[in-house]
Amino acid sequence: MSIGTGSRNPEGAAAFISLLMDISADEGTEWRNSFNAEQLEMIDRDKENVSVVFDEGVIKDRFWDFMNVVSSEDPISASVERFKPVFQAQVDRANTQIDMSLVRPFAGFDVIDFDNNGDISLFKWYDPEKTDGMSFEITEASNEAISGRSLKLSVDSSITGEWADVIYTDPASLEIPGFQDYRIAFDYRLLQALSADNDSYYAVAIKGPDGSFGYQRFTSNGDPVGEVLHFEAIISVTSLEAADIGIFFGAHNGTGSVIIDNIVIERFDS
Ligand SMILES: [Ca+2]
Repeated sequence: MSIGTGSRNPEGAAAFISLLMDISADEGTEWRNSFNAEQLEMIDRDKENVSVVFDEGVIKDRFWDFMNVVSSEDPISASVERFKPVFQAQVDRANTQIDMSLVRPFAGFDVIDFDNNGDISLFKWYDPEKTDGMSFEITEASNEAISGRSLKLSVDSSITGEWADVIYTDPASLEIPGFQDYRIAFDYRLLQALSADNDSYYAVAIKGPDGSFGYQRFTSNGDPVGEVLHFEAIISVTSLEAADIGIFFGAHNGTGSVIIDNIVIERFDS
């Protein structure tokens, strides 16, 4: 009676309605003395058949409009007729299939190469309150840059402490909608071994104030210094609500610089 077209759990809805009706039937009976026989018949029919629809359903807003008429007009058949089209319209609207999808598509983004596409202005501090011991800049130096201009990221763990959360892409410039998989790829070059510590590494993630996804190291101790290397990962953004997230770069327990270039982000469909 109040289970909408396309309900994903009609049996559960029916059980819930039945439960509500049992609760409704437990009310006292003194109130009945103020109604005549026809009104009581109408009210009883309502309680058996439509009260749950009124109380918990799509036409809740009109419940008291209707009940005031039922309890004050005599005869009530005319007023019932008057409300019929109003309620029918609301039931019809509730039964209309609507698109419940809240996943926004990823608009796509060109390869961030710091030459023709993407600039350092695409990045911002991950935490503007915590930047001591970190820096990011564009480098064109021939012994540093990978191709043309590149991003240079430096950390000093004697100042940053264990974790250096450095930068991420500005969500206002590169929106990464939630609840989809992304392929992240980029070239990088270590300018120094990050440290002799086994647990020193640079890390990448899709990360923002409200969520962190796919956090993983892209360098490890012993990686060759000075060579251009490639990293690639599939990162699932598993929250629909994740807001203000971007491609994040940081480091753990290390001092040194890394060059990053040719960053690709694209939707990954397995
Ligand atoms: Ca470049």
